Amino acid sequence: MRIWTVALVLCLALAGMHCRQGTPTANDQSAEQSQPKERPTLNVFIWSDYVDPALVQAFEEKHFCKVNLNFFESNEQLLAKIKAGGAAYDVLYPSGYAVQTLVKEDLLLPLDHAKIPNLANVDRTYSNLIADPAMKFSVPYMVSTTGIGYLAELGDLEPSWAVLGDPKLKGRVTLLNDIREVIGVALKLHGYSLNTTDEAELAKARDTAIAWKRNAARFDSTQYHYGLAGGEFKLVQGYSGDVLQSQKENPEIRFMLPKEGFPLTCDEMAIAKTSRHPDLAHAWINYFHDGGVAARNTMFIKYLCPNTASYEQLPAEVKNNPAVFPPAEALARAEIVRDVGADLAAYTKVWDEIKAAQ
Ligand code: SPD
Repeated sequence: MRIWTVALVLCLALAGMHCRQGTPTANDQSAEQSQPKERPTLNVFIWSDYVDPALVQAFEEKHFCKVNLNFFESNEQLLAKIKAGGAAYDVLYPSGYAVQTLVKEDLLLPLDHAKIPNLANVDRTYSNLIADPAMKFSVPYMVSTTGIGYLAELGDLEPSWAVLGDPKLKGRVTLLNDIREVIGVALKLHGYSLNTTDEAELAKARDTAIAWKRNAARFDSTQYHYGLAGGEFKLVQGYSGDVLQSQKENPEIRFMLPKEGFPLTCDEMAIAKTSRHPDLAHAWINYFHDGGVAARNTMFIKYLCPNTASYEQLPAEVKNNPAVFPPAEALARAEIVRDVGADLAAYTKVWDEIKAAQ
C-alpha cells in the first residue's frame, strides 16, 4: 500500500513538471501575452527645476514608459554634449539660439506634426521669440526672463544691474554660471545690445563682470534660488521661474527686471536625431502642450508656457503675476538672446578672462 502511495505521488509530480516544461497551453499563452513588455525609457535632457514631477509620473503611466530626466545648466553644456555624440538623449530643451546651432549641425530630427496635434495650442504671439516659428525642428516650451531675485529686507532697491556690484552685499550675491547671461547683462548695464560682437563693448562688459565676480559668492545656475530662500544669499542674478519657485519656501523674496533691459529667452523642446524612441518623444512634446498639462506645469514651475489653451485654466495670481507674464512696458526693455555664430569665440575669450580673474 505504501509503495502504491509513493508511486502515485511520484507520477503526479512528474506530470506537473511536464505541464510546466512542455508546450504552453492556450491559457498559458494568454497569460504570457498579458505579461507586460519591458517599459521603454525616454531620456530627456532638460534644465533643472523645469518640469512638474507629478506630470512626468502621469506621462509614464499614460504611455507605459520610464522617463529618465538628465540635467544641464547652460546651452553651451547641452551643445557640447550633443555635438560630442554618444549620449542617448531623446528630447532636448535648448534655448532658441542653441536650436539654431543644433539645426545647422544637423543634430535634430524634423518633427512630424501629425504626431503633435496640440501644436494648435501654441500661442503664436510669441513667434518673434522662437528660433523656428514653423516648428520644423522645435516647439516652444517656456518663456523666461533674467532679472534680480532678492530678499525683501533689502528694501527698495535701485532697479539696475549695478546692484550686483553693491559692496554692502559682498559674498551674499550670486551670478548665473552662463556665458551669455552674465556678459549679456553687463552689456545691458552699459546700454549695449546683449548680442553685440563689438570688441570694445565686450571688453567693457568683461571688466564689469569681473568686478561683480569679486563681489559675488559664486557662479551658480542651479542651486542659487535655494540659497536665496534659505538666506545664504541676499541677491541673485536669476531666471524668473527659479526665483518665483523659491517664494514657496520663503515668501519674503522679490523679483525685478532692471531698467537697462534684460534677457528674454524661449526654451524649446526638440528631438535628437539619434533618438531611440522618436514616437514616444513626439508624444512627450504633445503632452506638454495639452492645455490642462501646460497650465499645471506653469503653476508648478512658474514660467510662461506659450499655450493658449492653458491660459483660462490658470489662477488669477499666476495670470496677473508680472514676473510670469511680463507686461508690455517690461517687454519693451527685453532683448532676445540670439545666435552670434562664429563671433561666439569673442564671447568665449571674454568668459575665460572673467573666470580666470582673481
Ligand atoms: N531652471 C530652469 C532655467 C531655465 C531658464 N531658461 C534658460 C535661459 C538661458 N539663456
